[in-house]
Amino acid sequence: MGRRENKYVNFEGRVPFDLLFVLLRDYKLRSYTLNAVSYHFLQEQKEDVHHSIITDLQNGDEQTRRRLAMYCLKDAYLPLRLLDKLMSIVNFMEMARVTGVPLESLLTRGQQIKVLSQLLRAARTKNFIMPAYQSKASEEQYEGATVIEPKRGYYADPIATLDFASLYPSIMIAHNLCYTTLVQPGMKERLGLTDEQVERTPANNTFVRAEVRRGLLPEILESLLAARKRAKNDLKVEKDPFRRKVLDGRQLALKISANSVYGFTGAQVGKLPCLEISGSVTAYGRTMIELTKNEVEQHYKIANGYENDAVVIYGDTDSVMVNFGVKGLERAMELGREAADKVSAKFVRPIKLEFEKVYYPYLLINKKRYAGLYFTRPETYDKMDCKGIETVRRDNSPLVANLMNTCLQKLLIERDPDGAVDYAKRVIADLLCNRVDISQLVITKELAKTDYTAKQAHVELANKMKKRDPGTAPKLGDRVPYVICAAAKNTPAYMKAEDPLYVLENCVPIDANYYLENQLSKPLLRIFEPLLGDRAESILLKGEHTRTRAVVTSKVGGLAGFMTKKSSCLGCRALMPAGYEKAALCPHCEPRMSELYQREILAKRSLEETFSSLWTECQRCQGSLHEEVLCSNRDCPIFYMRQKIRMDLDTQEKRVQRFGPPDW
Ligand code: TTP
Ligand code: MN
Ligand code: MN
Repeated sequence: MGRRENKYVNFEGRVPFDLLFVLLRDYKLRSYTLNAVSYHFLQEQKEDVHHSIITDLQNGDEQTRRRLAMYCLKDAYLPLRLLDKLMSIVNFMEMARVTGVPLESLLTRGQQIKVLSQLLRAARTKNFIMPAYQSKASEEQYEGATVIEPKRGYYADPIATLDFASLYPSIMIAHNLCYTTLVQPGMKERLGLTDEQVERTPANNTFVRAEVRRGLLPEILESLLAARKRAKNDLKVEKDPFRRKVLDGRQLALKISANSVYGFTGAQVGKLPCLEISGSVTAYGRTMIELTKNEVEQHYKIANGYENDAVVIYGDTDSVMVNFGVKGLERAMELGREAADKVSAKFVRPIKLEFEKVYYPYLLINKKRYAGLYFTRPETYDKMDCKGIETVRRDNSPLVANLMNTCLQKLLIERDPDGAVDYAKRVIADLLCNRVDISQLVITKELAKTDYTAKQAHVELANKMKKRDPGTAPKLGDRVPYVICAAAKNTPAYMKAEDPLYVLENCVPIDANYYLENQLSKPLLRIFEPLLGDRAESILLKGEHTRTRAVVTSKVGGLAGFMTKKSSCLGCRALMPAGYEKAALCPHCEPRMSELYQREILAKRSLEETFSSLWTECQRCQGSLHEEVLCSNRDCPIFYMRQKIRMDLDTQEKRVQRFGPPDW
């Protein structure tokens, strides 16, 4: 399955249903460990007990064995809870029934088998036999869908979106497109078909009309669309937000299955390609989007008594984004509904243009890249909708996703472009001054295979870690977490990756520039360019806020050798004069001994408090306030915070000790 290798085990009399496959298929997550997934969906975690301590727990006493048993139980219990919460069994069972594909094949096979299975089922009822086709790569091409050139910008006014309902399936139904209805050259004459009995598509192919013979594909599609409609109706009455998401996933899965019927006919290396069908579908689609755009722009004009001349600012495949030039959300929705009905009337059943939503405001960056506040009712927005923007890409650090998210929130929800710019500048300044928490900087990549020709950061790091400790180093298939560290000039990036834990323990300095230039700058400029134009780069990446930078010091690596260990006064930080190297304070600060000692003690106490609150949080998470925290879950930000604070405490303890034992 892609780069993943699976082993199949036959269970006689059982149907295996692997939740991991469900998650990999249907959910885009940063991590797929049971821990991370449980936290994401159930807000519950198991402790990650590192395998290296399992033996000790087992060999310990009844208490440690009890703990081990608890983890094992939780390992079994969490997947069951997840199956239930995600409604996986119910939804996959429905898919199995609708498509005739066995439950486990739904998890191990692709979309093609669903179409094939339905095709065979429909063919059988009509006494058709499906031709055996030897698939081969082919040069033959057909034209795809239209993307209307975007009029880029930040739109503060409402933008109405109209989109065809199940466009490709409806085209195939409306025009009776199928293998069994295709009229090949010469066939029309041979069969004595009249002009009224056939239809010529915009791609210049001919099909018989449904009155002559109804196609199998339209029949299959109607049943899939009916199932989607049922799912959409269930969605309409559901109130619980999480169940709504699941039901939406269900209707989406049925939608994709319906769209795969078109994909099946266009897949050259497939079971039964027929480019006359797929090419006709896209050709109809292109004429329809063109007609829709013209119709809207021709009708909604000042000349026809409307507030403004409507402009289609963007559109993709089967949708148009219309700027009616009105201020009110409600009015934009009204015009959108009216326009959708008006255009729908021009087409054959079941083709239907729908008013889908209003974006208000709308940030149009480029083709397939935009963000907007998504309204289906005038009262409140449904969500913030982002397409093609780095908010969830797992290869990026959380810093990027969080910064992008907050900036978009400020732009779209708070409608505060200045606030968004200020926020971005502040985060950049924090990054350059080393004030960003390390958990924000962790990048993860899957270790897929080790024979990459080009050197890659996570692969190099995995090798380095194997040399340090083969037992804990990442293995094939693991996601490798790393941060990019500062190094001598011209060191290639793949050499600069380091294990976050190692970085914490050894105070390795972070390469802030890398994060600014290779992670933050591109996505940031992209969202701010529609607002700031050419000035975006100089405002965001070159301003006053980038002048102050953290001094890079390290205990390890190339820079460590240059550091000499000279002690300085804990009061004024001045270098200690001869004879005072071991003392806490220089002669000048000595009179303030009591005050300065108090200060160090207070700092220590505050670190201890932070540590204990993190510790309690972890104990709560493991479900026991009486036991030691063993968790080593690398997906959890608290894990890194705990390590960091432990080190800070260590340093602080040493400072306190320099005052010597109390002399009272
Ligand atoms: P969409 O408008 O996303 O899908 P839709 O029109 O089928 O369904 P909806 O009612 O939700 O609007 O995409 C338009 C067409 O693009 C779709 O009819 C077929 C094609 N398409 C695919 O071929 N595969 C896909 O995965 C998607 C999403 C679309
Ligand atoms: Mn559509
Ligand atoms: Mn669409």
